[in-house]
Amino acid sequence: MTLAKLTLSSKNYSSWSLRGWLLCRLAGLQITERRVALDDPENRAELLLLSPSVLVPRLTHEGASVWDTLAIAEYLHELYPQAGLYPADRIARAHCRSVSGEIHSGFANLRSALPMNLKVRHDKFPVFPGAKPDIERIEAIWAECLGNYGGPWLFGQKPTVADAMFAPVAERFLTYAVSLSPASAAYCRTINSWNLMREWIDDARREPDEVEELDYEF
Ligand SMILES: N[C@@H](CCC(=O)N[C@@H](CS)C(=O)NCC(=O)O)C(=O)O
Repeated sequence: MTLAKLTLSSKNYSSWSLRGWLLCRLAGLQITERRVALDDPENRAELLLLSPSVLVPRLTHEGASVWDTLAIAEYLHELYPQAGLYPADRIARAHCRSVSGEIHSGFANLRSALPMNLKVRHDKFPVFPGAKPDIERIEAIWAECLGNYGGPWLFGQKPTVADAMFAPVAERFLTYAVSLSPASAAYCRTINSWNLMREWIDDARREPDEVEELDYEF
């Protein structure tokens, strides 16, 4: 497969970078990674030229520049339909697109209350009450998917776009020891032991320092 470049930021804090990276790896796309510090003005200026949103992840591949994780998912699915990024069944595929869209566009309270931080574990973290409806909705999505398709992934036997999109959420639940149903807790363990997730977490652990001002932005 052709080499592509994925621009991303911190592996410890950037949930969107994680999603984009998982999608590329699920598709079997060989990538070189370019990590940028988003608070560096030179990086921002360069990113602006390539990705008008100045956001990461951004994929460049054979003349195409794709930013936004769902656009990356659709681009990869179009290129590599055999990779099974979405379920083969039309109705399951519609469901997969819907829950992926829902996590992509919502859950602002959860994001700000429980920022992704793969290096730490908090046993008694006070969860902001405003995030509770988000947590309940996520558990309902997971229960429906795991019940309908039999697990251990959201759409059955193989990870799909939906698992890439929800992986940072599962990691947040583990980081902050959020109390969950047994089925949700088992799904978090599935994500955490995913070989791709282990590879990403190993890289995150090797990142040199904690970046305080990012703690509440991701
Ligand atoms: N909806 C976008 C969100 C991307 C996003 O918010 N990325 C963050 C990094 S996790 C970013 O680039 N922020 C720019 C900044 O912090 O300056 C996507 O799906 O890719």
